[in-house]
Amino acid sequence: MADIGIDLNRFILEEERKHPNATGSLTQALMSIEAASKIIASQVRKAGLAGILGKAGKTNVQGEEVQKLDELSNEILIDMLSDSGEFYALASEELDEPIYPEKGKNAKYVIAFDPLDGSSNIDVNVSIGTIFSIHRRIGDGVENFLQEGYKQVAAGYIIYGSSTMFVFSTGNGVNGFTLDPSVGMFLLSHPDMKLPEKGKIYSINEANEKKWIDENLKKFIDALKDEGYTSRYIGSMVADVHRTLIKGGIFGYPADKKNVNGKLRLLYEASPMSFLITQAGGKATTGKEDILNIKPHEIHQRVPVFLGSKKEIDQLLSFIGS
Ligand code: AHM
Ligand code: MG
Repeated sequence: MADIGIDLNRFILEEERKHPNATGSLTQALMSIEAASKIIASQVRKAGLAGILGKAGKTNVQGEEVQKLDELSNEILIDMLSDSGEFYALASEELDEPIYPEKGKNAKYVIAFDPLDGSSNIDVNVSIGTIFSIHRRIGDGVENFLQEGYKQVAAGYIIYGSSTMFVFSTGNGVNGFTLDPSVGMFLLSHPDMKLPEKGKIYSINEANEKKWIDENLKKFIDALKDEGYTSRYIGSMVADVHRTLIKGGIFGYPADKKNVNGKLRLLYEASPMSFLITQAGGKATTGKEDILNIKPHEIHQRVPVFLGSKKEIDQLLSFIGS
């Protein structure tokens, strides 16, 4: 296990050294995300001051209102990741279609990201985050993004919370780094993160209960209540998943009558978070299948999501699984 306090750049370089055939491309790719996330973090910290809060008066591809910090984060990521030359294509929650950067013509990787997830929480100073998912390039077009989640080369998130953290996996466990703002470095604070086998928290928007399509879901939540579970729901997936990764339990966004395929997006929300949770010893399911086994059919596809400790996911499947 790496030493607590090691800087993220050194950690990534040391991981690369373990693979004698590595070209350094993934290292550079991850470092470009890290650099972008530091700039986004500084903008998020200044948001209340800089007058960049509030809505931009536009809607994004999902028909939701886009807020200014979302746009800014999207631009920062597009500029810096394109400029790295390490990505053949970029897909973002904020873009209808992927971008193919000129500098990445010969690059090996593609990336899908949600530049600033939890946007309803920006105005109220609650944790928000960036989520990313990296796959190998397999072709020339959109097929690059339509690969199963288990094929991810790396996935992670940056949470802009009471501190900023960079949590990621390259398929070799999950490590969390905390930004030391005084030196501008992410330092290893949470090595080899593992979910407890069982938690004490369920995290779901219970206000939607009457709209849930599967009535057995309510029975499952009632069973957790009878077992003494408590409820936490922030409404920022990054924050709710971060807590689940540390404390265990279950996070879910099920299908309901309004969102018949669930609300969360497969490529840049469900799949990277499922990769991390699975790498940390937990499980991720739609209720019908393992999220990492889904072959996407479109970039902005939505899926029902349940992630968490083994005990809670197995119990959920005993109620709703088919
Ligand atoms: P966003 O990408 O527009 O921010 O929406 C995704 C967010 C997730 O962070 C969160 O889990 C979910 O929406 C909360 O939705 P709801 O407010 O319906 O509970
Ligand atoms: Mg989002």
